[in-house]
Amino acid sequence: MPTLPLGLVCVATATEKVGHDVRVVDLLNQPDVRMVIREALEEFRPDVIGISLRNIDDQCMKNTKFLLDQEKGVVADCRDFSNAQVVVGGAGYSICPEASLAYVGADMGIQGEGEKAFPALIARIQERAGLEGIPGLYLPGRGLQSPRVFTQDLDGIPLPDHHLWRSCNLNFPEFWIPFPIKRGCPMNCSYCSTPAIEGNAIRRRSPGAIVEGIARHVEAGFRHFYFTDNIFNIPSSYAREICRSLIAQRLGISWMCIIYPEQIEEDLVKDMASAGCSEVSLGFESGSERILRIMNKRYKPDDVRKTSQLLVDYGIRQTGFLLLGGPGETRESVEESLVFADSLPLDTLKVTVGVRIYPNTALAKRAVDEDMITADDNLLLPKFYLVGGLEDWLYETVSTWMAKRPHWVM
Ligand code: B12
Repeated sequence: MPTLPLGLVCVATATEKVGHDVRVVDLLNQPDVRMVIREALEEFRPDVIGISLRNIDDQCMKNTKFLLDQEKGVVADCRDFSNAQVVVGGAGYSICPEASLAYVGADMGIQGEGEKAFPALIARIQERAGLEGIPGLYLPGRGLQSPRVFTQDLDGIPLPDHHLWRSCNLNFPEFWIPFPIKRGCPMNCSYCSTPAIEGNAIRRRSPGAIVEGIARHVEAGFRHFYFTDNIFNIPSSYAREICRSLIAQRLGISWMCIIYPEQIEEDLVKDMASAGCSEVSLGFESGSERILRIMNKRYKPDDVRKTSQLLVDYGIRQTGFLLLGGPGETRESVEESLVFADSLPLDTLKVTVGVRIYPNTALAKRAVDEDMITADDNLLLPKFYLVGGLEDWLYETVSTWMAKRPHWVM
């Protein structure tokens, strides 16, 4: 799925709302990035440039694509055509804030959500005042300047403004507009980077505000949405409220989301379908109860099976995910997962081999204990956990299974 720069548009919307002139430049799929940057900077002449570092890498163990060299190039291009301060932020940035700031050579970085911090920073730059107290601000070589703040009242920060999507590369036939609902994930999966990006306490917007934001997009002609929450269905009472508000408004939209296969009741799946949910990502990751426990998952294979069947019953398409080769994995548990995935009514299955190690996770600690990485590795350059001796066998085995299953991808 081609992605739009949602985080950047959220920050741009908030910056525009406090009265600044803003220009969004989407560098994805641009044949000549330097030229696009040059034209934008010479025409707009910004005082501050914000760059979203969404991805550090593609998270694939084989032929890993490390993406920060492109982003370093973008910072250098900005410096060639402008004297503005260059500030970086974004999901990828927030995972390794100090190391990625040093790597790309920007003037500053903001870890975590930027809707309040970025306009606050601009105000200080404008007033030529000190930078103390800006939440989540990093300076090169000087580290974190002030603790980050997780906004509790999400309704107090604006939803992305649809007019800014017009400056993005929307020339795909059926575009799924990314749309955020809540923030934070309390699940604490052993390998996940989300706590570093949005914290582990759930923060919600009111369903009314969500539906209003979507309705504004619908008026502007958008009909397909990707709800970007890590987990749409938790808490399920809130997910149902969102669905019921969407049903009541009859917006005629279709949407996708990511779900966690724990205690999904039939009523929720039914409401999701009635509200326009056409497809979900079902990230069950393993079919082995033992491996699920090691990953700190709260569900069992039976919960996954029940969820998968409910989705079929209500006509919602599903993409399953397997994450193989992590701690405790054996040939037997891999085979158990493949047999399990094969027995589910999935439309697509995505198989990942090797687990990207992110800082401050249980997986990183284990990798240090097992001498896979050193304790001082900042993990900006991608490192993967893969149980010793499994690698060749895993790729071969998954490839063999895939050969007869065209709906599986690795
Ligand atoms: C939804 C999602 C997807 C969806 C995207 C759907 C869509 N249409 O957008 C799908 C499933 C398609 C997807 C694909 C991929 N994803 Co993804 N995705 C996410 C997820 C769960 C949410 C991202 C999101 O939109 N959040 C909502 C927005 C509002 O938040 P935000 O982007 O973080 O922006 C906020 C702040 O970061 C900050 N900010 C952002 N930009 C800026 C700029 C400045 C200047 C400032 C100050 C602040 C700032 O303020 C924003 C507003 O609060 C994140 C995990 C996470 N919790 O973040 C992973 C995540 C971003 N994805 C990740 C990856 C790796 C990928 C893929 C490469 C996977 C793959 N191998 O295919 C692809 C790449 C796609 C692409 N072309 O970029 C990784 C990136 C880490 C890394 N190693 O680089 C993440 C972090 C998940 C993880 N495993 O850790 N993804």
